[in-house]
Parts: sequence; C-alpha cells; structure tokens
Amino acid sequence: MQNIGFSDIKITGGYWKTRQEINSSVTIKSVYERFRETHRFDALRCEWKDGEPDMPHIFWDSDVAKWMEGAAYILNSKNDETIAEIIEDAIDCIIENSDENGYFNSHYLVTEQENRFRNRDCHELYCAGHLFEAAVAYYEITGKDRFLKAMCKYADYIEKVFKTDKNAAFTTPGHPEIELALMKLYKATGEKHYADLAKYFIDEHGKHTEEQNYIESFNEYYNQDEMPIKDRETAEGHCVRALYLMCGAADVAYEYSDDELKKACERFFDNIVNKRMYITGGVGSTYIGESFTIDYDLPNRTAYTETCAAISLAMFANRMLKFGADSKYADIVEKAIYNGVMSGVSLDGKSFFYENPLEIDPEFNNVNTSTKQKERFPITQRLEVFECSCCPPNILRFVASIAGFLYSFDDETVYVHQYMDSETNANGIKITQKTEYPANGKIIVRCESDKKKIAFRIPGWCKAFTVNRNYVIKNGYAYVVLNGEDKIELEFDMPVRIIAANRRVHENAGRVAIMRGPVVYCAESVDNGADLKSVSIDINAEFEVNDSELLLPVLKTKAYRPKENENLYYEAGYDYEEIPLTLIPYYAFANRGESEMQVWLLRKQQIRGLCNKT
Ligand code: FUB
Ligand code: ZN
Repeated sequence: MQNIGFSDIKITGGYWKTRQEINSSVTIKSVYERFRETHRFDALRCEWKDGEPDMPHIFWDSDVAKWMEGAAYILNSKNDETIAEIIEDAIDCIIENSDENGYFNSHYLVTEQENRFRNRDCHELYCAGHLFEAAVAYYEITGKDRFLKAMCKYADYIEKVFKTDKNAAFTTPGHPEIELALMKLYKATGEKHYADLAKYFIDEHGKHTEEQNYIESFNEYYNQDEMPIKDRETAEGHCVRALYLMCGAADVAYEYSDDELKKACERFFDNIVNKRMYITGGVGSTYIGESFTIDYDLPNRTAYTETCAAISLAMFANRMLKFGADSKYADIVEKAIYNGVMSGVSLDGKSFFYENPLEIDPEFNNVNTSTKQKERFPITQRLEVFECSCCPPNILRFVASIAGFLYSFDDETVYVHQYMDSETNANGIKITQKTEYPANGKIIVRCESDKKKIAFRIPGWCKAFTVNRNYVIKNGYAYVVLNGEDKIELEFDMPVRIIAANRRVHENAGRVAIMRGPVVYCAESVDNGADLKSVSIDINAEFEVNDSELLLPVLKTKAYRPKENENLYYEAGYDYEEIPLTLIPYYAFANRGESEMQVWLLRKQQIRGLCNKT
C-alpha cells in the first residue's frame, strides 16, 4: 500500500484550512522568533565559547530541524522569501560546521568533542534523525539537494561508527527517532543501506541492557531498551521514545516483510488503545519519565499526555495502515488529530501546551493544598516556548503535512482514511472531497481513476451511515466499485454520544464524557461557573449543536448541580438545580483565560433520588 503524500493534496476548506492558514502565517513565525530569541538558531553557527551564557543544549538541533521541516512543508504551497532565506541560512551553518566526517551537533562541536557518541542519553542520534527528516523534506519540496547530501554523509558516518566499527559507547539511541528518519532517507535516495541501518538499530534495541549503565528513573524502559522489540507485549517507558521507535519498527517490518516485528507493532498498538490511552488520543499517565504506567491508570488532572506523544501516536497508527486498510488504525489517527494533538496549540496559533490534562482546577493548582504538596500539575495556560520545546515545532510540521493522512492506494483500490475538504491529482488518482466534516457528517467525493475500487473508512464511532452506491464492508471500510468518473455521497450520522470508561479506570468511575463524531468535548467554568466537579449530566440528555467561534460546534444541554448550601455536611436530599451547560471541543480549552476544565463529568444516576423527585 502506498501513501499519497501531503504535497500532492490541497486542503481547500473547513477546519483544517483555517488551522493551516494560522499555522503558515502565525505559528511558523512565532516559533521561529522564540527559537531565535533563545539562541537555538545562533547555536548552529557553532561559535559558542566556554564561559559564555546560553550554551547550546543537547537537543536544540532537533527543535530547529523540526522547524525547518515544517517550514519546508509550508513552502510547498506558499512562496515566502523570508522563510526560504532562514532555511538556507540554517543549512549554510550546518554544512559549514559539519566536520570532515559529516558529523554535526551544535552542542558537542563546541563543548565536549571528545565525548561524541559516548553518552546514550545525550540525544545525538535523535538530533541527527530530525536533521535527516528536515533534509528529506527540503529536498522533496524544493528539489535542492545540498542539505540532503550533507545529511547522507552524516548518516554514512553513523553507519561506520555504530554498525561497521562498533566503537560508540552505546549501541542504540537512548531517544529513538533516527530509525524512522533513516527509512525516510532511504526512500528519498534509494540507498538501501540506510534502511539496513534502520533495521540494524531496530534489531539491536534491548539486546545489550547489562552493558549500558542506566541511572535511576532513566532506566532501560525509559530508553526503550528493556528487551528486544519482538518480545514486547506492552507499551512501556517514555511515550515519545516508544512511539518514535515503533514508527521505525513499523517501517522496517513493512520494508523487510518481517512478520514477527509487525506482530510486535500490533500488540503495542492494541495495548495502548485498549488499556493505556486517554479518550483524547493522548498518552502518558505520568510526568515521571514522561511515561506509560500500567493498564487503566489514566488520571485526569495529572495526565501528562505530551503533545508530541499524541502526534507520534497518529504517526504510528498511520504507518500500520501500510499493512492493509483496517479502520482501527485510521480511527486512532482521527481521535488523536482532533483532540490530543490540536489541544497542544492555541486557536491563535501562538502558544502551546506540552502537557494536555483532562481536568484543570486552578484553585488547587495554585495554592498549597494537600494535593498540591504531593502532586505536580500541568500548567493551565499555553506558553509560546518551553525550555524543552519539542512540541511547538512538532505541531508546526504536523499541521502543515496533515493531508498526508488522507489517502493510500494499492493496485486495485484507493483508500480514503480521513475526511477533509480537499483536492488531489497524483499517481493517476484525481479526488476531491467537499465536506464540512467533522462539523457534520456529509461528504461528497468525486473520483477519477483507473483503479477498480474506492474504499471509505466508516468511523468506529459511527453507528448509522448512508452511501449512495452499493458497497461491501471489510475491516471497517466500505468498498465501492469505480466506473471512471464517480460522484459518491456519504453521510455519517453524528449524534452527540455519552461515553463511559472501563470500570477499571477508577478515576472515571461514575463519570461520562461527551463526544460528537471524533471530537471530545469538555466543560469550562468560563461558560458554566465554578465547581464543575459537582455538575452531573443525564445520559438521556438532549443537546443543541451550535456553530461557534471555536472552529467546530459547541454543545448546549441541561445539567444538574447541588444547590448552594453553607453547611460543610448536610443530609443528602433532592436539593439539585437544573443548569444550562455549555460544552466546547476539548482542543479549544484554555483559550479564554484560566478556567476550571473537566472532560469527565458526573453521571446523573450518581445523585440519589434525583431522577424521582424535584
Ligand atoms: O527528549 C527530547 C524530547 O523532550 C522528547 O521527545 C520529549 O518527550 C521530551 O522528553
Ligand atoms: Zn514534545
């Protein structure tokens, strides 16, 4: 199965057009400015001297590289001299300062040269991987190859040090990323030895645990080295590391038809989505080691759910589609992109969440309560830059290339995985989608192609749908026979749904979450008043769906809350009042000042007697 690349697809309307316009006009500049002010771009000049402030951090190169990758994607559809010059200048710096082997790392080149490739935790291979991705992106968009050539030289050097001479102090990266990047380098150059190197790293993970001297919480799980990937049953350790690694593993399994590795990828996916994932597609239950914990441990207020983790879950799920269309993968892409990914960026495109909690209670966060003394809470308002600022440029490149999630094809069939107002004409396939999805579930698809069939994903959340043609369902896709020039109309029924969590998710016992289509909703005190934790909702509640300035509809319903009572304790009775409740898309929380926020609301049956008396 082959993907249709984002650069061949134009997003023409709806939610994603707006998001892309903000991304390419605001986010790109804002992230650049913050990275410039914090000396990340200067670091590439490799002029820093001992004793000066702002020593280049070990992973600043990755921040800049992700920005360059996103900027290159944006240049695909937008001429921008200033952006092009910034990229060219960064490339000049990288090429001029690469050493005779092709090695480039703005930290090690000016600090501890002698410690190159001696410390597994110092992100050299991670930074290299992001530079490779940026070089491939720039080459594919502009056709200019000097950056790509420089990075090939660097990759050849890494191959020599790690695979041929084996004289690095560690065998695999502490932070995976280079594996998936080498697969991209292979695709861009046709040089098979880059794929072989990716496979080498994938196979080596977990084989040398005793030799690696791990420290405390940065243990073998954190570093994705606890055991060979093929033996793993669960998702463990640092989420972004795990997911980047498994992106590389999925690429390698596909390229080398490695069924054992593919099965490990499937187990990893199943463990995450059935037991370790938030309803938003976020992952990472604790800030300690930024990691997965145990099955069903999904706290809301202290959820870590790094933006990069939701992004990498979407990247991984999308890769699993290469093995064959199965809607369970594209469903997770959809869940992540509308919720846990886009909550990472403000509606104005300038500021970001690193952590994306499912509950905020500013009062408890900001004063010294008992909880505050033992817990660490995510921040309540987005920031423009972080000391560890991996998420902002990740959002930039992700939104710029979002169309890459739409289609793939094989000899017989074109697959439609996601629904966005768009047009494409590539690989002999011409498709347009006219839709406001997910504001509503209507989609008109026109397709001209010599393929025999077109297959539409029927979203897992959808219980009723129509297609104006005969179809056959397989693995969650409706297969329609093509006649040459087709106009196919789909309609997915999109009622508001009230969702419960598995009873083992103790945090959500007696609570429900609200979804419409793929979009998760939340309540904020800015709309509904304080004490959201006492608000309950009837599972038979009716909802109004209203257009809003938050890009997708808001929901209005009736809910219940205890009447004000001055006593600390009182006998439980029927003292509840009906209140109007406004729910907004989760991705839009914290855009209107600091506010309480709650995804999981009390379910009305919890309130004794409420149903019977007023
Ligand atoms: O270590 C580099 C980046 O910082 C990771 O990808 C993120 O998860 C954060 O740990
Ligand atoms: Zn991040």
